[in-house]
Amino acid sequence: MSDVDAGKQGGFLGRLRAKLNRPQSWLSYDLANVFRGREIDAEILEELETRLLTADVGVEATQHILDGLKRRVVRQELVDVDKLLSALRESLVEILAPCQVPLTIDRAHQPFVVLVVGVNGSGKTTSIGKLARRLVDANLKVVLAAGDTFRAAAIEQLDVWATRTGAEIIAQGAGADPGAVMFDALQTARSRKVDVLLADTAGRLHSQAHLMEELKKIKRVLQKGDPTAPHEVLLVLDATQGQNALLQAVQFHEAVGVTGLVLTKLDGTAKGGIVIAIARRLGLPIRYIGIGEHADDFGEFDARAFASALVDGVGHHG
Ligand SMILES: Nc1nc2c(ncn2[C@@H]2O[C@H](COP(=O)(O)OP(=O)(O)OP(=O)(O)O)[C@@H](O)[C@H]2O)c(=O)[nH]1
Ligand SMILES: [Mg+2]
Repeated sequence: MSDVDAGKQGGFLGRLRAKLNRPQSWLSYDLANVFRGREIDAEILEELETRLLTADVGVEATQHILDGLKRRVVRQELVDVDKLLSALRESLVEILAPCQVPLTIDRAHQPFVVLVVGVNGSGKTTSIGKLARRLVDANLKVVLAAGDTFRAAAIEQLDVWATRTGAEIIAQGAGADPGAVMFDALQTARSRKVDVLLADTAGRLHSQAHLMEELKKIKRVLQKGDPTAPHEVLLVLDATQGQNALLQAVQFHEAVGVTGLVLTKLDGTAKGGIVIAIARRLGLPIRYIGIGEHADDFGEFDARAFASALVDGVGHHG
């Protein structure tokens, strides 16, 4: 990591701490004060269980975490609340770490094709803009493909991000066939020696069978242009949707084979625990997280930083 990147990353982590579960960590809030000086007992563990469930960590992951903590309480390894919170942090890191797999752009593919999918309003187009900014900053030549042809506004929104980031955009009119747009985009990107093609798609629900078929068709069309494409199927999930986001992940994965996740809107939600439920259930790479609407409210997923931001909130810097 260059010094510049390290500086940016530090800034991002600072904002992650500040924005996640504002103003206090929902997991540890006042726990130390309320239970100060007490040995870890059933009442404290029950309070922690309630908080994990409230934060949408989910029943399965919560049980797993508590079972581990209880075993350590029995062995008298967790004598006070601070030790309990450290153990909780470690337990979260253990669940999240396998999902800390950054997206690497394989330069053998020209272009490297990223197909971006998800339900309506999850943050697909915004995440494409933010990702374009990162890639352009890394000196890659980026093209945005306007595969959401349902609304003229969708194409305009992508165009704004193209202008803002210095990426190119390839679009046809509203109502065009998204498959045709993708095919054209891939051919054009190849002829212009573009490094990365970011393909936007319209939001859709798993229950809308014809729209899921359309997504599969977009994939097939890309494969006609390049049998190895898409090189990444990025599912964008709105973290404020809690358990619903988990359900979407399962369903999109079944339908189109997701290879990476973006979790958005982690600012302003008390449901950040859904990230743990998703990690435990699916184990898919979490490529990026979004913590706001601006281009730099976006960063690579870091398991330890995330666990620490969840458990400790803003106050703690250990
Ligand atoms: N607070 C916050 N808002 C976000 C984040 N990511 C996206 N948004 C906002 O969420 C709204 C929807 O984002 P879009 O990028 O348009 O979502 P989309 O998935 O492309 O939506 P459709 O194309 O309609 O399916 C916009 O107002 C974004 O600014 C985030 O990480 N945090
Ligand atoms: Mg969109």
